[in-house]
Amino acid sequence: MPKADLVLLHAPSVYDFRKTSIMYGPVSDLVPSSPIFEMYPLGFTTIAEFMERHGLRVRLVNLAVLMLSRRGFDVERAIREMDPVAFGIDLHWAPHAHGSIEIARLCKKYHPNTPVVFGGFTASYFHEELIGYDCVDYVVRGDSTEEPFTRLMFALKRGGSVADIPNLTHKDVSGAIVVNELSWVPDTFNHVKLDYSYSMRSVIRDRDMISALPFKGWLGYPVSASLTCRGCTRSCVTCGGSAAAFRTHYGRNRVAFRDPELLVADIQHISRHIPGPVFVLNDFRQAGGDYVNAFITGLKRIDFRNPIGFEFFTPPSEDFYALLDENLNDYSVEVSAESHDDAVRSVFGKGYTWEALGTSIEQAFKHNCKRFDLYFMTGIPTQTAASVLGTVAAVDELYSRVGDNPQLLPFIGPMAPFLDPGSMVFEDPERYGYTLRARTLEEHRQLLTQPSWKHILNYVPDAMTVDDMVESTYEAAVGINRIKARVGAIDPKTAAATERRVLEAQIAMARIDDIMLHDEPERASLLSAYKREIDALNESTVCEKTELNWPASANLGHVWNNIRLWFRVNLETLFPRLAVVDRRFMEGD
Ligand code: B12
Ligand code: SF4
Repeated sequence: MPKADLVLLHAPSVYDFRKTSIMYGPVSDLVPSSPIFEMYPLGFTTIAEFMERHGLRVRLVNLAVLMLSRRGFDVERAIREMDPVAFGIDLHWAPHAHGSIEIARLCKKYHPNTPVVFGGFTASYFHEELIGYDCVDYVVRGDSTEEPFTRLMFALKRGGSVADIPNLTHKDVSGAIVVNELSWVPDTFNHVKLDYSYSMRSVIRDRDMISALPFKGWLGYPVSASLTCRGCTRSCVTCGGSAAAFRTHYGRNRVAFRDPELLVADIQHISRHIPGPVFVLNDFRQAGGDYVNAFITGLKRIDFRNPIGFEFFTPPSEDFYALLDENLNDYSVEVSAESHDDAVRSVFGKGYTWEALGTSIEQAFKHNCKRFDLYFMTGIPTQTAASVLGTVAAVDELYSRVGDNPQLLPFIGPMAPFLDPGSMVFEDPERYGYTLRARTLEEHRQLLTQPSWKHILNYVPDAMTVDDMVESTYEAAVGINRIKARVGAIDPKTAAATERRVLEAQIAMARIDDIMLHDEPERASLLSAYKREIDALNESTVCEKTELNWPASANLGHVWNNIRLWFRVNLETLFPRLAVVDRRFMEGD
């Protein structure tokens, strides 16, 4: 296998989760990952593609997926056998605070002279604390690091200066922290490829499928994500990716949109090679009417037939659904209402009414929406346990409104494990009534190894206790599960299994509380003896994971296109001159 200049490593949330007994709870039930959070940031693929386009060789290794899928996978050995110019590790999501630093320590243990580079939202937020760890040499800050990271890689390869590389936090020869200006914040999102071409090429070139998988079950459910922008126009108070958080911590004053033609081209490329549904993240209506028309009619132009799902921040209008219906073959919608309670939703920062949402859902089905996923969250400012349970009754009424249509799929889960660093509530918890249990990166690292999700939470909500939050989340999940079974949105067997798991999870939480009353070392030994049962309860608690899945279909076109790609990549590997390289950063080679 050719030597890589950069190895990008994605760590599990907690290292080594295979040895610790932690009841993670339903923290990841509403995303495709397990509680190990094995999904790497999409940015790994854009960084890798950008660097390869400019003459560097990049290898992506999803250690979290490898550890999950191969029981005996030896992380230390895998790292010891790598020999790149630099390691890159993402600390995008705060729940990786533990695993990412431990993986960096292993990189340094076996390769003390190889630079370790960090990046992502959480790394950017905690950059000055993070660079203080011995195992971290550089942090590339911000939401668009392809260019500054590539400049850093060329400087590392050639031994050049890093003094004028934007967005970089580093240490000088005396060990003093140097913070370069956060000035690389592109106005558009057009400088990258988001069509999975890097991932497809690397799988063929490196003969290694598992290392590049975005999450454990991806081969059985090959969903792809498309991103319409970097940044957000809204300012939900608990969100670390809000307009306010971007402005304050990532240097972004306006949203960078991806040109709709490029977005259509990304989706066309994906659909030729990957049989699963495409999920378009970050409500594209933020970009305005012309953008919406160009994007949706563009999908019609390429005769896009795969199932496609859209995330919308507010309930769409009837005209909008009519546009989707006219141009698309199979579309689904996802809205996070957070609560049925208008007052709670308004404090959260989403200012529409439950009534307006109900009307929008009716209109969606009138215009042939295949499936409407509706998300609720617990732990929001002012939300009480009674309000959480009130969501169940509201969901029941909503179903009556749409004639018990099983294409409506509600889900509820906790805001966990953490309040987002950089969000308005994290910056000013007292104002929103929260009490923070952790502020620094190190405090978050420590929390992650606590024995259950109620101990791991980095906050105490204002209007209920943590115990109330845990209990009401589980109870509301059971309530919603029963309603979904009643209307036929899930089959009775799945519903019964979910209810049983929730009950077992409640018992396990109580047992862990009892164990916590013991002192060490007895506590550790009791927890360790309980590991097998805990692990069995760590996935699909509040709903069955497959309930999140949209339909997928492979056809002969996919097979043929992948065979063509296989030949092309192998030819380029044998004859590198065939690959197109932009030599902009390579001057001086
Ligand atoms: C899309 C999205 C998702 C997608 C992820 C798609 C993906 N694989 O990236 C899904 C829906 C799966 C998801 C899941 C989760 N998400 Co999310 N998500 C978002 C969202 C809406 C957009 C992110 C985005 O625009 N990314 C694009 C850019 C910014 O990132 P990027 O291209 O991937 O990476 C660039 C930089 O970050 C950096 N970078 C990243 N890694 C590295 C590594 C190195 C070495 C370097 C140098 C640079 C670098 O460079 C990249 C290229 O320029 C944001 C909200 C927002 N408006 O930002 C929340 C957000 C990022 N998610 C968040 C959270 C909490 C989660 C979950 C933990 C929620 C949960 N409990 O389940 C999970 C984690 C899943 C996992 N890892 O397994 C928080 C993070 C807060 C924090 N600081 O921790 C955010 C900010 C808001 C929110 N609450 O949803 N999410
Ligand atoms: S929760 Fe969604 S809509 Fe609200 S600020 Fe975050 S990314 Fe934007």
